[in-house]
Amino acid sequence: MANNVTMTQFLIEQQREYPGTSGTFTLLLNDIVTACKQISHKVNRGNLIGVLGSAESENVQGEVQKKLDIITNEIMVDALSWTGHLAGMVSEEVDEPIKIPPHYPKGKYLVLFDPLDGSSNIDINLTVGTIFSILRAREGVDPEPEDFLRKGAEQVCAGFVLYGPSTMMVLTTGHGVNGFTLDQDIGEFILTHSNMTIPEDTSEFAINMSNQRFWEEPVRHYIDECVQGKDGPRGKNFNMRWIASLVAEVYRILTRGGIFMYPYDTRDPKKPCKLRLMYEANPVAFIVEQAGGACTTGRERMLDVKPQSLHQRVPVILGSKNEVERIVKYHQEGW
Ligand code: FDP
Repeated sequence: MANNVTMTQFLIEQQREYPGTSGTFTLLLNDIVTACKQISHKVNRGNLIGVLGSAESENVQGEVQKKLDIITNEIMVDALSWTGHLAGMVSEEVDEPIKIPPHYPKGKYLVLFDPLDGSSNIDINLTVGTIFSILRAREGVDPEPEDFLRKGAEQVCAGFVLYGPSTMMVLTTGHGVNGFTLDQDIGEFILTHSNMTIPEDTSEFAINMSNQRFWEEPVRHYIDECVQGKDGPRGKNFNMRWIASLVAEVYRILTRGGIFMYPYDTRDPKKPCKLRLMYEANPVAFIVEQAGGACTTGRERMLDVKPQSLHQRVPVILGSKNEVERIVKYHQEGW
């Protein structure tokens, strides 16, 4: 490809266009990129380097950890601790906020991340990813848990990396959404997908149908209508996809539209939702909105949800705007 624009070049040019963005921020993104390249390498080598399979431990969510959940968490923490760009971190894999060691300087940003999303797919060689959200920190202090508990609308940047047939990074700093593909030969992310936009309409939905009997009525009603296809009230056929990997589903929706739902359900009263607000729902909501789509809990815009705890779970409905709005309407009408 002629005139390759690397991610660093793209970020510096964006910085010139929107002068509020600092050089530190570009450096922080480069730190994340470095970590994700290392993760990409490990995921790609798989069993050749013995990183697949379960570790004999559980994370804070009570989920059995894969070896790669632990390895990727360490890669992120090691790559981000020493740089002086961060005041603290939150990881899906760690209960409390991760402090910057006292011998390193503290920076003006906070990062929240899921180091390996969709990790139940890792052993079957399907796409997994890293998701991250960046917030501004209070300067000069060790952040308290409350410093992280901010609405998604306050994010300064959100992104995810897909480890699939290609390794890709999808990024927003609040000025649209851009996709970069890792050129393994030169080790650089190259801009390959400018201004990604989600079509407003779709006839493709993604939901784990095996949970159908546990859904609330608005979601059940919406899916009932879709599966009736041409003969039902929607008057068109719908297609279904379920990869069971949030990053892969969101990437598909950014590419060709669609709707994704992991709604509230009554399977386990202690875990009425599956996805986590701070490092899954919020970053993807920011990206999806910036690409012209919508993201909601069904009752509230995702980016307006006031977080109560670091590892809080939320219902997630996202994708093509007109379909998301239809489901919100079904919630309002009390279906
Ligand atoms: P995983 O547990 O494998 O990390 O983050 C949770 C998540 O994957 C999402 O990536 C994915 O969309 C969802 O869970 C899949 O859930 P089910 O196994 O219930 O289908």
